[in-house]
Amino acid sequence: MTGTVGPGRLELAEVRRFPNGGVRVADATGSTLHWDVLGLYREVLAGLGDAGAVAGIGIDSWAVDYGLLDADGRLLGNPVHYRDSRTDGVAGRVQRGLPARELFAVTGLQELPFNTLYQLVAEGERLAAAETMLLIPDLLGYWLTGRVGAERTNASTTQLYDVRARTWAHDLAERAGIPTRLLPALRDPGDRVGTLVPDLARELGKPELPVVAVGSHDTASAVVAVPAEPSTNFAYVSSGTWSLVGLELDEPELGEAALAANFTNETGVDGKIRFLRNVMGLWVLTETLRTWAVRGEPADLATVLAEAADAPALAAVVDLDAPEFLPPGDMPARVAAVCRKTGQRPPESRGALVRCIVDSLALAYRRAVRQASEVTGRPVDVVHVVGGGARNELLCRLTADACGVPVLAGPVEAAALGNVLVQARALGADLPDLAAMRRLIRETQPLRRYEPRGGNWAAAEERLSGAGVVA
Ligand code: LRH
Repeated sequence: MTGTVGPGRLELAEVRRFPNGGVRVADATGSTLHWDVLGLYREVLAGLGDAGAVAGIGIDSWAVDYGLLDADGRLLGNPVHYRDSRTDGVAGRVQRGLPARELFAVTGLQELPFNTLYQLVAEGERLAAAETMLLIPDLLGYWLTGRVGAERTNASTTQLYDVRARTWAHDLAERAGIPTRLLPALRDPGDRVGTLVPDLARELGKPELPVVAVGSHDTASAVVAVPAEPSTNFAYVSSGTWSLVGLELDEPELGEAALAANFTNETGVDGKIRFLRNVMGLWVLTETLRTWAVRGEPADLATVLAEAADAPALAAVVDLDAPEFLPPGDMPARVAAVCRKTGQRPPESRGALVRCIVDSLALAYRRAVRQASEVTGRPVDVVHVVGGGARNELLCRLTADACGVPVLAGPVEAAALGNVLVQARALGADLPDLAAMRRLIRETQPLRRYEPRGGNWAAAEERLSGAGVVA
């Protein structure tokens, strides 16, 4: 994406779009799900070529995953996808020496099986050959500039970052058996990463082009672009492959209730805290579409969403946060199995299945918004939905109904907008703080409002656990 920023002006243009996904390859463990990180980098270079004259480059991506470099700065193996099963059982093993309570007290992070800490432990002997760990945006930035570093918002998702001290948690790393040499110096959104290495600068004809650190965790950039009025009590849903549901805080919330509700305290741009929980998100829907396509019965997203809108409401609901929805696979079968387990009739048509997923997603948003509010004691008067999910009318409408407050949907390209705004500020634009950036979003981006209409959400919530089902 290229962005243009000026007084009263904020525009994005899509320059190049390419698919990204796991690549499963056989090995002695059976198989491993990797990312094609060199393919991604090739597309980044092609995109930079297509972009024409720009003032800077900022990179954001999904969190937690990384590449390992050897002492010569060469990539050691192909980065592994966080949905790979190599981390199965690792968290439990680590927590025998490092109790979950202690991990949370230092890092403020929610327990997810794929936190970088657990992935690094799963590397085992391979870590001996590694000199540096670079999270995906830092790895791409390293290839562009030759400079290593760890951008702070993404570092905060590793479970190796001390959220109060704002440093790497070296002590925790050592106790987990992770060499601290792997953790490079931290950098902040707005810092200059470097300029293009000479070969690239020549090839692309961009000699002094800076790479600027942004909120390199996509969710951090997306939250920058939440168009909240400064005076409102807002929750946000950054709705894409994952749905990240929560509040923006000034200080981490590290109490018992936050731990019990499995909320995270990720670091945001300008030192904010993203107090949120990962909800499984539109992943379950896209995997459903993929399953149908693989079977030779492809479905069009708009068509199945229209069928879902006409299907009966809350006929069946599932807990999308259940671990069985994390790995790639046959989601229709998994949804049906959970319905049976919880005493509900599995959806019988495509429209009903998609309705079940979207209802369940709205229900998960309701639960996370309520818990965030209860744990922090802060009311929520409006829910901002940003990211791809903001263009899903059914989801936004049901989210307003489930949460019982208005939903403001948009912008769709929140992460790209947050990325561009932070870069623009670093390069001299008059955007002193988050409030100024959000004002510019409100002034320039189309937003849509959904009023809550009610519904039997509390009763549906009880069906999630299958309480009262006789086996
Ligand atoms: C969303 C996201 C999320 C992480 C997950 C791995 O893209 O970055 O915030 O938890 O991917």
